[in-house]
Amino acid sequence: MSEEKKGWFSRLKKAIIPTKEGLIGRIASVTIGRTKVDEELYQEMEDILIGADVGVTTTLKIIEQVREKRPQEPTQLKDFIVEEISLILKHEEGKLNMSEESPTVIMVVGVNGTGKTTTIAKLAARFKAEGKSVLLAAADTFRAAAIEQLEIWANRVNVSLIKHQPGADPGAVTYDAIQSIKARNTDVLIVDTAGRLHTKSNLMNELAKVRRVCQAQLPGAPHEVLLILDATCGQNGLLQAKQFTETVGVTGLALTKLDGTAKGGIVIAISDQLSLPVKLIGCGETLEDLIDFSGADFSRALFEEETVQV
Ligand SMILES: Nc1nc2c(ncn2[C@@H]2O[C@H](COP(=O)(O)OP(=O)(O)O)[C@@H](O)[C@H]2O)c(=O)[nH]1
Ligand SMILES: [Mg+2]
Repeated sequence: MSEEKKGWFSRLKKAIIPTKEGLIGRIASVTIGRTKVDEELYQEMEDILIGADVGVTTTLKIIEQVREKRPQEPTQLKDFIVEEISLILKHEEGKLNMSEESPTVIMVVGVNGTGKTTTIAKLAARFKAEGKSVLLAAADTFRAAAIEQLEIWANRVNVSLIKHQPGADPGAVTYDAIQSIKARNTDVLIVDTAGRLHTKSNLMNELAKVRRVCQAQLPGAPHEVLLILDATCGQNGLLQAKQFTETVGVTGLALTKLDGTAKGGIVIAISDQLSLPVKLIGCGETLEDLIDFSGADFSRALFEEETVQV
């Protein structure tokens, strides 16, 4: 494992300690002292999975698969559950769509407070460290504070920013930003967007327009429409994903605040229920706290024995 990978793997492991205790720790602990696999034990397992935000649908699916294997011993039941979860996570692999020949445009969408602006700052810092030129577009024009916040991050990370006045048309901000990256051959444009307007349909129309402006001004853009979901919001995230996907064609998910929840089981629910790939994980408030998502690594971090506290 490279030093860099070791670094973020330990970051991931640290972020999911509460989830690991709430999920794997509890699954292990209910099997202690039990001698047989009965309905009561199945029920307890279900409750633990649902309690960790794996979601009812995915939980029932996991338990059904496990039942078919007819575990005889409680520890075997535990192992089968771990196996099923690993299977669900295995195929998820996070990689942002980057354009080879033209500037890459990443449009970031999501409900207010989920972590859009913070994730944009983290991404900008990462691209910058890779030697890429970055432009941020403040297309969340709904609140003056949103523009200011993005500007603070742009200064801190030392990347350029395009902004208009508060209340300006987000489509116009996006238009200017695309003209700028084409003129300067900037490597990456990241577009911040609003998360709440007076009505939901208003917001969705606005986002659809931002997307159309990208498409019209640069063939292939936006290369990524990244939906930010707050891991502490649980199953609500699944609904948000469906809604945003219908209107703005989400291409990937970033799950933030994994460090602030014991309910990281939401990753399992998302991997199982949505056909959208989880690409990034936010695990803290600093610029370094952004990890490329890999289901295989996630399940390894979750199931590696040494830090499970029973
Ligand atoms: N602990 C933690 N906090 C985060 C993470 N990502 C964002 N936040 C915090 O969540 C709050 C809202 O973030 P912000 O980027 O402003 O959300 P936005 O409204 O979607 O743009 C801020 O206080 C961030 O510091 C994360 O991965 N972990
Ligand atoms: Mg914001």
